[in-house]
Amino acid sequence: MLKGRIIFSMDEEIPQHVLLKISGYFHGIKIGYPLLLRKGIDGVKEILRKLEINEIIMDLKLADIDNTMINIVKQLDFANSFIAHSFIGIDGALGELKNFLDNNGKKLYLLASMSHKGWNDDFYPYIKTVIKSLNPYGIVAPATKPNVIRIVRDDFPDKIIISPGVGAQGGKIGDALCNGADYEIIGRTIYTSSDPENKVKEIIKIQEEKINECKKTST
Ligand code: FNU
Repeated sequence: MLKGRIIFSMDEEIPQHVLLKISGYFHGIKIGYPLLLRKGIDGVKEILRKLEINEIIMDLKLADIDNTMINIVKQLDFANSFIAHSFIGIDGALGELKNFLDNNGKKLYLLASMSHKGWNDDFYPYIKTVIKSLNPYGIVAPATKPNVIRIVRDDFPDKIIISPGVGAQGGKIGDALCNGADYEIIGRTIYTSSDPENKVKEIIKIQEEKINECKKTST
């Protein structure tokens, strides 16, 4: 099955037969508080059990002291990757979390910016120093601000960038990819669709067209 550059943001439960049908198109699935609170850890594990998916990302936007964050991630052993806020800093927080994840074969994504209007990108210079010294596996940067993705890509040419804000929040499918993201995080556009499988196929087609288009214009 052709995989899209999609990380499916599953904040709502969708029927298992639909999920089984569409999950093959995704690079990964991202789980956040809404589904975790609704289904509990065992419920989420059960939902994921039958899926063949490369990456399960927990999006709890960790932002606490080291001991608390490590306590949280220890309970979520089904996930490969965790998203944390950068602004909490390294000593006594992200540094220890990163060591724990490294020692347990898990990946860390740090937020460079957020997709909503009220996020203040004036803090990016500080966030950049945290990301530089921590060297996480990947970075979250918003599809609603392609200029920010370009800056993050220039600053971190080798990092995986994943990008939320596509569709429901106004970002156009494929634009984040053209500006340096590796994957687009997409939720509501898929799970509120009356035909999720066709919607996913449509998204993959648009992503491919956009990538080809921007390759042409950059040569
Ligand atoms: P959809 N998300 C986001 N913006 O939207 N992790 C960010 O800057 C960010 C995120 C998450 O809008 C959001 O919580 F860092 O339905 C939701 O789970 O496509 C998903 O990305 C976007 O979902």
